Amino acid sequence: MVRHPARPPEASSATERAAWLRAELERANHAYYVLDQPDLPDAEYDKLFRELQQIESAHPDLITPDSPTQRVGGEASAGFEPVVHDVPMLSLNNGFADEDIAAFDKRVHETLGKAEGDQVDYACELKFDGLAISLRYVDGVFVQASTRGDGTTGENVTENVRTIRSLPLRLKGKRVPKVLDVRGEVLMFRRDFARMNERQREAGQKEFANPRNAAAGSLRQLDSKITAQRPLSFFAYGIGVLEGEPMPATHAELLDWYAEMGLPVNSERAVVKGAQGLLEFFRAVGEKRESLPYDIDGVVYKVNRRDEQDALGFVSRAPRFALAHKFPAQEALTKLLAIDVQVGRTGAITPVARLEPVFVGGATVTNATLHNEDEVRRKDIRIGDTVIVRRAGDVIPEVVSALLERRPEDAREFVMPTECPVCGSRIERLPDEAIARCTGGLFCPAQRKQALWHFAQRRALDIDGLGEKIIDQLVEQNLVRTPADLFNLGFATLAQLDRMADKSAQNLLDSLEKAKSTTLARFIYALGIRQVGESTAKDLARYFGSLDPIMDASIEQLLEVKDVGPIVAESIHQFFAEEHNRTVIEQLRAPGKVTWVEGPPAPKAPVGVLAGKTVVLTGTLPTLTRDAAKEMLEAAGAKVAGSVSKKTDYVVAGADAGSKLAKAEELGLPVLDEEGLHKLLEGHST
Ligand code: 1X8
Repeated sequence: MVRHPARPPEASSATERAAWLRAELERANHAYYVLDQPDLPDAEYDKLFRELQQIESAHPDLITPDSPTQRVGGEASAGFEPVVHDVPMLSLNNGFADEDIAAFDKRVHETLGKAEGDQVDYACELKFDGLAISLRYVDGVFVQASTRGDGTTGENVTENVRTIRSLPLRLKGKRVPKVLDVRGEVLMFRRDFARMNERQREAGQKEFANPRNAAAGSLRQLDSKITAQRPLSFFAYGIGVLEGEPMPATHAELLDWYAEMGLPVNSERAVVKGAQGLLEFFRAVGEKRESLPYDIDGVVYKVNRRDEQDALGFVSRAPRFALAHKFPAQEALTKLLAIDVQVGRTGAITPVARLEPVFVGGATVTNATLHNEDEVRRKDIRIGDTVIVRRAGDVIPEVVSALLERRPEDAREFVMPTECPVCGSRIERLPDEAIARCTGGLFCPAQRKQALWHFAQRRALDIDGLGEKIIDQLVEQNLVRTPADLFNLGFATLAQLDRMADKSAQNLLDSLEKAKSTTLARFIYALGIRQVGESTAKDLARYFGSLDPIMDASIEQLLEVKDVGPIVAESIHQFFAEEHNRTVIEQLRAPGKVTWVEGPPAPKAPVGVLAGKTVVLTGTLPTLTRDAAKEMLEAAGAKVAGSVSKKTDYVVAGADAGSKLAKAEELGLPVLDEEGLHKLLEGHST
């Protein structure tokens, strides 16, 4: 690692500050481009980069030839041949706020000398969070692919890119140019990423942190046979060299032409007018963002007409005719002030980071989860560290990592408390569990409050008006100890609570009355049994039909239920073995309290040629997807399990089958390929 001062000399001289910034930016560059292990959020990198640019423009004598401002990107890693781009691969200027966009449109409009009412046409596209790449086609044949590198020189990744299925190796149509450089992005769809990580995990190999890193790691594989197994995708959005065909008059026409030649072009694109049109496109994409099957970090605007693009030209490293409108940063740096622990509904103790407030992903974050004790150790996060915080979509903010080079000398390690901070009960961590738990059960007010909150949830008993603030008071004033106590509350008790008007008290009583009539599935879910979510609750209700047989079911009987494995079965069994849980249930279903309609149990024995058989799927089958194979097996009456055990009847293994196959062989179980699976489904046993 590059040596540099451990802490940023904030208040030092411009010379020292510039030197520190250069070292820090270079180090981050190397981690990002060469190691594929980014350790500085983009927003922080941009901030430091801009600061260095400012210092250098105020003191031009401080500019050094090796300053990161004098070049863009990283360096070629050993193992790939360098490729000099005939037309440089530029970067984009960024905008964040609406004003940045208005300023961009104003500058373009002015520079083009347009009349007042004559708005500029812009081509709008998505900004993919992948890796930029240049593809060369000669006489329509794919001959070379290179990474962006520093924009001038990239790396030859032809053999790896050749494995990308969606990429045409020969262009089609009547208008195929003599030479063409297609610019675009290599990325991995979220679903492909999840599947690939699952396979990596099964094979005991390294998992990737996000789709971008997975795409980067796959593209830089020295063995293209490995790349071929990685589900990479590509979208075309730009052009370098073009010979033998005229340049299309607009960007939109260029993309249409690409699509005509068989190149993948993303369909989320539009041509709009003026700043207003740009902002509307941005909002519309923002609303779709979470539902897109791949990650994007913003949108890109380009002046649509080619002659206007040419008139605008370039500034140092970026075109003046384009702008990236980025979503608010999803990662930011801040200081970790303290680590507290929080008690969950089932007593799980979660370490929570208390942070110096930081604006990230569109909101101010002061707390972030650290998941569990082992995670804190694994990530080596200490109190006093500068940490990267991530907040994506609606998920709880999390601490990603600590910047070791900024660790102060007095940074302290986290120590898991031995007693619950809420009720003082012992904290226990079982030998093979990652989670430590408060042993106070419903004696612990923290657990009691959350159990009540869960009970009242819309998908549980749906008690409208029983919010967090009310629950807090009910528990703190010892008015409610278990969910059953809720149904004994009277008007006077409710009306004396803080922030509770007579009207709200009556509404809550009405909600409680309404909640008494429910379904078995909701009731089971509402009990808050560990491992039992809404869908397992439904399966249990369907299978058993009524509550008593569930309460008395053996582990073996519970295992008969669809999707119930050993861990879930054990948890259900344990829950009903607790005397106080049975007491609460009796109170809840006492006359005049909660009721539901009980039904007949589902037919016990599944029908089909594989009735009663347990099958495990592993690896990738040549033609069937995992879901398809699972569906076929279940239709034949088989249970598809997630792990191999003595109880497994068959293992169906495809390519890259890992530890499950090894285990099957160790246990001497029958292992089938896809053909064997079809035979089995036809009723031939092996
Ligand atoms: C980078 C990207 C561009 C586009 C989409 N995603 C990117 N990451 C696009 O034009 N739709 S353009 C670009 C660049 O010029 N550096």
